Amino acid sequence: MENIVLVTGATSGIGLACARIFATNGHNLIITGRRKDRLDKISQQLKQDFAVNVLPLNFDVRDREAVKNALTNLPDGWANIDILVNNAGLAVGMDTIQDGDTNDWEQMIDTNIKGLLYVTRAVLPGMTKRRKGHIINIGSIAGKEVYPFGNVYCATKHAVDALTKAIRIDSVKYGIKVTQIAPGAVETEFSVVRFKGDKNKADSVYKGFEPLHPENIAEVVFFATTLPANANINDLVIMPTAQASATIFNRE
Ligand code: NDP
Ligand code: 8X3
Repeated sequence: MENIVLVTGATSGIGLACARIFATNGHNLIITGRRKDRLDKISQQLKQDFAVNVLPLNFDVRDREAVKNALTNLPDGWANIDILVNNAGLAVGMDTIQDGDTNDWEQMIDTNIKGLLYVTRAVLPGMTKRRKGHIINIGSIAGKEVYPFGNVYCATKHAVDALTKAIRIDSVKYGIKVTQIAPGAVETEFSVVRFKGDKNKADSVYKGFEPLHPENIAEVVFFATTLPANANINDLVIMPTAQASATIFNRE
Protein backbone atom coordinates (compact mmCIF):
# COMPACT_ATOMS: atom_id res chain seq x y z
CA MET A 1 0.00 0.00 0.00
CA GLU A 2 1.16 3.50 -0.85
CA ASN A 3 1.99 5.56 2.27
CA ILE A 4 3.02 9.13 2.96
CA VAL A 5 6.39 8.99 4.66
CA LEU A 6 8.02 12.01 6.32
CA VAL A 7 11.79 11.76 6.70
CA THR A 8 13.55 14.58 8.56
CA GLY A 9 17.17 15.28 7.65
CA ALA A 10 16.97 13.68 4.22
CA THR A 11 19.74 15.76 2.62
CA SER A 12 22.43 13.20 3.45
CA GLY A 13 23.38 9.97 5.17
CA ILE A 14 20.76 7.82 6.87
CA GLY A 15 17.84 10.15 6.06
CA LEU A 16 18.67 10.19 2.37
CA ALA A 17 19.00 6.39 2.30
CA CYS A 18 15.63 6.09 4.08
CA ALA A 19 14.01 8.42 1.53
CA ARG A 20 15.44 6.28 -1.29
CA ILE A 21 14.25 2.95 0.07
CA PHE A 22 10.72 4.22 0.68
CA ALA A 23 10.65 5.75 -2.82
CA THR A 24 11.97 2.49 -4.31
CA ASN A 25 8.99 0.79 -2.72
CA GLY A 26 6.50 3.25 -4.21
CA HIS A 27 5.78 5.45 -1.18
CA ASN A 28 5.24 9.20 -1.43
CA LEU A 29 7.68 11.29 0.54
CA ILE A 30 7.93 14.49 2.51
CA ILE A 31 11.63 15.21 2.92
CA THR A 32 13.19 17.93 5.06
CA GLY A 33 16.52 19.60 5.72
CA ARG A 34 18.18 23.01 6.02
CA ARG A 35 20.21 22.80 2.79
CA LYS A 36 17.59 23.86 0.23
CA ASP A 37 19.69 23.21 -2.90
CA ARG A 38 20.36 19.63 -1.92
CA LEU A 39 16.79 19.09 -0.80
CA ASP A 40 15.39 20.31 -4.12
CA LYS A 41 17.87 18.23 -6.17
CA ILE A 42 17.12 15.10 -4.14
CA SER A 43 13.40 15.72 -4.52
CA GLN A 44 13.70 16.00 -8.34
CA GLN A 45 15.89 12.89 -8.49
CA LEU A 46 13.52 10.76 -6.40
CA LYS A 47 10.52 11.81 -8.51
CA GLN A 48 12.40 11.04 -11.71
CA ASP A 49 13.90 7.72 -10.58
CA PHE A 50 10.94 6.23 -8.75
CA ALA A 51 7.82 7.99 -10.12
CA VAL A 52 6.60 8.90 -6.62
CA ASN A 53 5.33 12.24 -5.31
CA VAL A 54 7.86 14.15 -3.24
CA LEU A 55 7.29 17.29 -1.16
CA PRO A 56 10.51 19.01 -0.06
CA LEU A 57 10.15 21.17 3.07
CA ASN A 58 13.05 23.43 3.89
CA PHE A 59 13.22 24.25 7.62
CA ASP A 60 15.42 23.97 10.66
CA VAL A 61 13.96 21.52 13.19
CA ARG A 62 15.18 23.84 15.96
CA ASP A 63 12.77 26.55 14.80
CA ARG A 64 9.55 25.74 16.62
CA GLU A 65 7.35 28.08 14.58
CA ALA A 66 8.84 26.97 11.26
CA VAL A 67 8.22 23.31 12.14
CA LYS A 68 4.64 24.04 13.16
CA ASN A 69 3.92 26.16 10.07
CA ALA A 70 5.39 23.63 7.66
CA LEU A 71 3.81 20.52 9.13
CA THR A 72 0.40 21.74 10.20
CA ASN A 73 -0.34 23.55 6.90
CA LEU A 74 0.51 20.80 4.47
CA PRO A 75 -0.76 21.05 0.89
CA ASP A 76 -3.83 19.04 -0.17
CA GLY A 77 -3.18 15.35 -0.21
CA TRP A 78 -0.14 15.48 2.09
CA ALA A 79 -1.67 15.86 5.55
CA ASN A 80 -2.23 12.19 6.37
CA ILE A 81 1.32 11.18 7.25
CA ASP A 82 1.52 7.42 7.80
CA ILE A 83 5.18 7.07 8.75
CA LEU A 84 7.46 9.62 10.44
CA VAL A 85 11.19 8.96 10.50
CA ASN A 86 12.69 11.32 13.08
CA ASN A 87 16.22 11.25 11.74
CA ALA A 88 17.54 14.86 11.68
CA GLY A 89 20.30 15.08 14.24
CA LEU A 90 23.95 15.66 14.85
CA ALA A 91 26.92 15.63 17.16
CA VAL A 92 29.04 18.78 17.39
CA GLY A 93 32.43 18.70 19.08
CA MET A 94 34.06 16.10 21.34
CA ASP A 95 35.26 17.45 24.67
CA THR A 96 35.09 16.88 28.37
CA ILE A 97 32.31 18.71 30.15
CA GLN A 98 34.86 21.03 31.76
CA ASP A 99 36.22 22.06 28.34
CA GLY A 100 32.94 21.82 26.39
CA ASP A 101 31.63 24.56 24.12
CA THR A 102 28.18 25.54 25.35
CA ASN A 103 27.13 26.56 21.81
CA ASP A 104 27.78 22.98 20.70
CA TRP A 105 25.65 21.74 23.59
CA GLU A 106 22.79 24.05 22.65
CA GLN A 107 22.90 22.89 19.04
CA MET A 108 22.78 19.20 19.94
CA ILE A 109 20.07 19.59 22.56
CA ASP A 110 17.96 21.86 20.35
CA THR A 111 18.26 19.59 17.30
CA ASN A 112 18.27 16.08 18.70
CA ILE A 113 15.76 16.55 21.52
CA LYS A 114 13.69 19.67 20.94
CA GLY A 115 13.62 19.29 17.14
CA LEU A 116 12.40 15.70 17.42
CA LEU A 117 9.74 16.84 19.89
CA TYR A 118 8.54 19.75 17.72
CA VAL A 119 8.18 17.50 14.66
CA THR A 120 6.44 14.77 16.65
CA ARG A 121 4.10 17.30 18.28
CA ALA A 122 3.04 18.49 14.81
CA VAL A 123 2.56 15.04 13.26
CA LEU A 124 1.29 12.75 16.04
CA PRO A 125 -2.17 14.37 16.55
CA GLY A 126 -3.11 13.45 12.97
CA MET A 127 -1.98 9.89 13.57
CA THR A 128 -3.91 9.52 16.82
CA LYS A 129 -7.01 11.03 15.18
CA ARG A 130 -6.81 8.55 12.31
CA ARG A 131 -5.72 5.76 14.70
CA LYS A 132 -2.96 4.89 12.29
CA GLY A 133 0.72 5.72 12.14
CA HIS A 134 4.28 4.65 12.78
CA ILE A 135 6.99 6.84 14.30
CA ILE A 136 10.58 5.69 13.91
CA ASN A 137 13.19 7.55 15.93
CA ILE A 138 16.83 7.26 14.96
CA GLY A 139 18.58 6.84 18.30
CA SER A 140 22.15 5.65 18.69
CA ILE A 141 24.47 3.36 20.61
CA ALA A 142 25.17 6.74 22.30
CA GLY A 143 21.66 6.46 23.74
CA LYS A 144 22.55 3.15 25.34
CA GLU A 145 26.09 3.88 26.59
CA VAL A 146 28.11 6.94 27.57
CA TYR A 147 31.63 7.13 26.16
CA PRO A 148 34.58 9.48 26.82
CA PHE A 149 34.06 12.96 25.32
CA GLY A 150 30.57 11.96 24.14
CA ASN A 151 28.76 13.45 27.17
CA VAL A 152 26.13 15.84 25.76
CA TYR A 153 25.58 13.98 22.48
CA CYS A 154 25.10 10.78 24.54
CA ALA A 155 22.67 12.62 26.80
CA THR A 156 20.60 13.76 23.80
CA LYS A 157 20.43 10.22 22.44
CA HIS A 158 19.51 8.86 25.90
CA ALA A 159 16.69 11.41 25.71
CA VAL A 160 15.63 9.98 22.34
CA ASP A 161 15.60 6.53 23.97
CA ALA A 162 13.36 7.85 26.77
CA LEU A 163 11.11 9.83 24.44
CA THR A 164 10.60 6.80 22.19
CA LYS A 165 9.21 4.92 25.20
CA ALA A 166 7.17 7.94 26.29
CA ILE A 167 5.60 8.46 22.85
CA ARG A 168 4.71 4.75 22.76
CA ILE A 169 3.05 4.96 26.18
CA ASP A 170 1.11 8.09 25.23
CA SER A 171 -0.11 6.77 21.89
CA VAL A 172 -0.54 3.02 22.46
CA LYS A 173 -4.28 3.30 22.91
CA TYR A 174 -4.58 4.79 19.41
CA GLY A 175 -2.80 1.86 17.75
CA ILE A 176 0.29 3.90 16.87
CA LYS A 177 3.57 2.03 16.41
CA VAL A 178 6.69 3.63 17.89
CA THR A 179 10.13 2.26 17.12
CA GLN A 180 13.69 3.22 17.94
CA ILE A 181 16.54 2.15 15.66
CA ALA A 182 19.86 2.69 17.44
CA PRO A 183 22.92 2.39 15.18
CA GLY A 184 26.61 2.13 15.99
CA ALA A 185 29.15 3.61 13.57
CA VAL A 186 27.63 4.54 10.20
CA GLU A 187 29.82 6.33 7.66
CA THR A 188 27.91 9.47 6.66
CA GLU A 189 28.59 13.19 7.05
CA PHE A 190 28.11 12.67 10.80
CA SER A 191 31.80 12.76 11.77
CA VAL A 192 32.64 15.63 9.40
CA VAL A 193 29.93 17.62 11.20
CA ARG A 194 31.10 16.43 14.63
CA PHE A 195 34.70 17.50 13.89
CA LYS A 196 33.55 20.77 12.30
CA GLY A 197 34.79 20.02 8.78
CA ASP A 198 38.06 18.23 9.70
CA LYS A 199 37.95 15.43 7.08
CA ASN A 200 41.08 13.69 8.40
CA LYS A 201 39.68 13.37 11.91
CA ALA A 202 36.35 12.24 10.47
CA ASP A 203 37.99 9.58 8.26
CA SER A 204 39.98 8.21 11.20
CA VAL A 205 36.72 7.20 12.94
CA TYR A 206 36.10 4.55 10.24
CA LYS A 207 39.74 3.40 9.72
CA GLY A 208 40.60 -0.29 9.86
CA PHE A 209 37.08 -1.76 9.81
CA GLU A 210 34.00 -1.72 7.65
CA PRO A 211 31.46 0.63 9.20
CA LEU A 212 27.76 0.43 8.59
CA HIS A 213 26.52 2.16 5.46
CA PRO A 214 23.42 4.39 5.52
CA GLU A 215 21.64 1.80 3.35
CA ASN A 216 22.05 -0.80 6.14
CA ILE A 217 20.03 1.43 8.46
CA ALA A 218 17.46 2.29 5.80
CA GLU A 219 16.81 -1.42 5.20
CA VAL A 220 16.08 -1.96 8.88
CA VAL A 221 13.89 1.15 9.10
CA PHE A 222 11.94 -0.02 6.06
CA PHE A 223 11.68 -3.57 7.40
CA ALA A 224 10.20 -2.23 10.65
CA THR A 225 7.38 -0.69 8.60
CA THR A 226 6.57 -3.96 6.83
CA LEU A 227 5.55 -5.99 9.90
CA PRO A 228 1.89 -6.91 10.24
CA ALA A 229 -0.46 -4.67 12.24
CA ASN A 230 -0.11 -6.76 15.42
CA ALA A 231 3.71 -6.59 15.60
CA ASN A 232 6.08 -3.71 16.36
CA ILE A 233 9.85 -3.44 16.76
CA ASN A 234 10.20 -1.34 19.91
CA ASP A 235 13.96 -0.98 19.96
CA LEU A 236 16.69 -2.29 17.73
CA VAL A 237 20.45 -1.81 18.12
CA ILE A 238 22.48 -2.33 14.95
CA MET A 239 26.27 -2.13 14.79
CA PRO A 240 29.04 -2.98 12.35
CA THR A 241 30.15 -6.60 12.79
CA ALA A 242 33.52 -5.15 13.81
CA GLN A 243 32.00 -3.10 16.66
CA ALA A 244 31.20 -4.61 20.07
CA SER A 245 30.30 -1.49 22.07
CA ALA A 246 30.48 2.29 21.72
CA THR A 247 34.27 2.12 22.17
CA ILE A 248 35.37 -1.43 21.28
CA PHE A 249 36.24 -2.05 17.62
CA ASN A 250 38.08 -4.82 15.82
CA ARG A 251 40.39 -2.60 13.74
CA GLU A 252 43.02 -4.06 11.43
P1 NDP B 1 24.45 13.29 8.34
O1 NDP B 1 25.23 14.45 8.85
O2 NDP B 1 24.88 12.63 7.09
O3 NDP B 1 22.91 13.70 8.20
C1 NDP B 1 22.27 14.49 9.17
C2 NDP B 1 20.96 15.01 8.61
O4 NDP B 1 20.30 15.76 9.63
C3 NDP B 1 21.17 15.94 7.42
O5 NDP B 1 20.22 15.67 6.42
C4 NDP B 1 20.95 17.32 8.01
O6 NDP B 1 20.38 18.17 7.02
C5 NDP B 1 19.91 17.03 9.10
N1 NDP B 1 19.94 18.04 10.14
C6 NDP B 1 20.90 18.31 11.04
N2 NDP B 1 20.59 19.36 11.80
C7 NDP B 1 19.36 19.78 11.36
C8 NDP B 1 18.49 20.83 11.75
N3 NDP B 1 18.80 21.67 12.74
N4 NDP B 1 17.33 20.98 11.08
C9 NDP B 1 17.01 20.15 10.06
N5 NDP B 1 17.78 19.12 9.67
C10 NDP B 1 18.94 18.95 10.30
O7 NDP B 1 24.45 12.25 9.54
P2 NDP B 1 23.70 10.84 9.74
O8 NDP B 1 22.95 10.46 8.55
O9 NDP B 1 24.71 9.90 10.27
O10 NDP B 1 22.73 11.22 10.94
C11 NDP B 1 21.35 10.97 10.92
C12 NDP B 1 20.89 10.58 12.32
O11 NDP B 1 21.52 9.36 12.68
C13 NDP B 1 21.25 11.57 13.42
O12 NDP B 1 20.17 11.68 14.30
C14 NDP B 1 22.43 10.90 14.12
O13 NDP B 1 22.54 11.31 15.46
C15 NDP B 1 22.05 9.45 13.99
N6 NDP B 1 23.10 8.47 14.13
C16 NDP B 1 24.21 8.50 13.31
C17 NDP B 1 25.19 7.54 13.47
C18 NDP B 1 26.44 7.53 12.66
O14 NDP B 1 27.40 6.85 13.05
N7 NDP B 1 26.49 8.22 11.52
C19 NDP B 1 25.03 6.46 14.45
C20 NDP B 1 23.86 6.54 15.26
C21 NDP B 1 22.92 7.50 15.08
P3 NDP B 1 20.79 19.70 6.78
O15 NDP B 1 22.22 19.86 7.18
O16 NDP B 1 20.53 19.92 5.32
O17 NDP B 1 19.84 20.45 7.65
C1 8X3 C 1 26.67 8.06 16.39
C2 8X3 C 1 27.48 6.90 16.82
O1 8X3 C 1 29.16 6.06 18.54
O2 8X3 C 1 29.61 8.21 17.52
O3 8X3 C 1 25.50 8.19 17.10
O4 8X3 C 1 27.89 7.97 19.15
S1 8X3 C 1 28.58 7.33 18.07
